[in-house]
Amino acid sequence: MEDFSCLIPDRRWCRRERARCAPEGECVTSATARAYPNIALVKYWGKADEKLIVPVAGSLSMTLDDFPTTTTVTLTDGGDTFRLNEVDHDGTSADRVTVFLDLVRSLAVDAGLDTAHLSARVVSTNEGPTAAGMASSASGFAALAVAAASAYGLDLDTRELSRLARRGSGSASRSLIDRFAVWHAGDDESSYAEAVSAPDMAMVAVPVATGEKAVSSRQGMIATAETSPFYPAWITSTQETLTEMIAACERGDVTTIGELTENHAIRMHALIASCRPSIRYLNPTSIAVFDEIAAMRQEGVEAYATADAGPNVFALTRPELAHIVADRLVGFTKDNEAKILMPGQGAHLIDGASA
Ligand code: 2P0
Repeated sequence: MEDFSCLIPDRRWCRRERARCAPEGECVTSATARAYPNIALVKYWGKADEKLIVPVAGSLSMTLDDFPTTTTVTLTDGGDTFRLNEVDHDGTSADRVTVFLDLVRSLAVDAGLDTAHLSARVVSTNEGPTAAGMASSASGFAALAVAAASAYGLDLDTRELSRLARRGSGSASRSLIDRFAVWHAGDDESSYAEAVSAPDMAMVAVPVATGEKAVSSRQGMIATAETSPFYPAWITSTQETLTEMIAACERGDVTTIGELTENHAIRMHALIASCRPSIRYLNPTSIAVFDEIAAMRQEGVEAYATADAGPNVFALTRPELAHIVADRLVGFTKDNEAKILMPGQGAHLIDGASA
C-alpha cells in the first residue's frame, strides 16, 4: 500500500489513506464528481419541511444523459470558496454552498473524521443553462454531494447520498439515481430517491429562452403554499398521480406515462398561476410548443409536453420517434437546436480523493 504520510507533520487530516501529498509538500485532498439534471414526470412543488427539504408529495423523474455539472471539491484551511463556470461567486449561491458544506462537515464530526474542521474550494462547470428551468440546481447539488462526501472522507451509500443532496436542493435527490427515480415524501430519514424500472424513452429539449427566471422555485413554492386555494388538492392529487405513474412505468406503458406527464405539468403550472399575485413561468413560445406537441399527437406522432419552473419545454417520446419530434420542434428553439436526451447515469465520482 502506498505511504500517505504527510509532509507537513501538523496536518493530521492529510495522513488519511484517501489523502495525497503533492510533491512540493502541499496537502491535497480532493474529489471530482459528475451529475446530470433530471426532468420530473410527476413534479415536486411544495415542502413539508423548509429546512430539511422534505416534500409534501413524492415525485418521479428521468435522469438525463447530457447537460452535466462537474464539480471538484478540494479541502483547504483558507475558507470556503465557490467558482462556477470560471466565475468566482459570493452572495446567495456561495452561501447555499457553504450551508451545504456545513452539513457535510457535521456528518464528518459525527463520523469522527479529522477533516471536519476544514473548509473547501468548490469548482463547478455547468454545461446546461443555469436557473432557466434546466434543473441546474439538481445536477449541481448532486455533484457537490458526491464530491464533498468523498473529499471529506464520508462513506455514504446511494440512499444516504440522495438524502444529503436533497438538503441542497430537493430535486437533486433524484439526480443520484440512474435512469428513472422516485423520490419519496416522508421525513428526513425516509425521504430519498431510488430507482424505478421504466421503458426507454427520449426527452427532446426545446430551449426557448435562457437567463435567470424572475421567481426562484424556492420562492414560488412558498408563495403557492401561502396563497393558492388549490394547494391541498395539489398535494392529494399528486400522490394519486405518482401511484398511477409508478404502475405505468413498471408495466412499460409509454402512452399512460406520457398522458400523466403532460397532465401533471399542466396542473403544476395552473397551480402556480393560481397564486396571488400570480406567477407564470411559461411564455407564449412555451405554450406554442405545447400546442404543437398536441397537434403532432393528433397526427399520430406520440409525444407529450412537460416544463419545469421556467419557459423551456421538454417533449417526452418514444426513442424511435425522437428525431421526428426534434425536427418538428427545432423551429421554436432559441438557438436552433432541439437536443435529444436519453436516460442517463446517476451522480458518480470521476476522480476520487484517493486517485
Ligand atoms: C421538479 N421543480 O420536480 C420541479 C418541477 C421545478 C418544477 O424541483 O427549493 O430547485 O431547492 O428544493 O429542487 C425545482 O425545485 O427546489 C423543482 P428546492 P428545486 O423538478
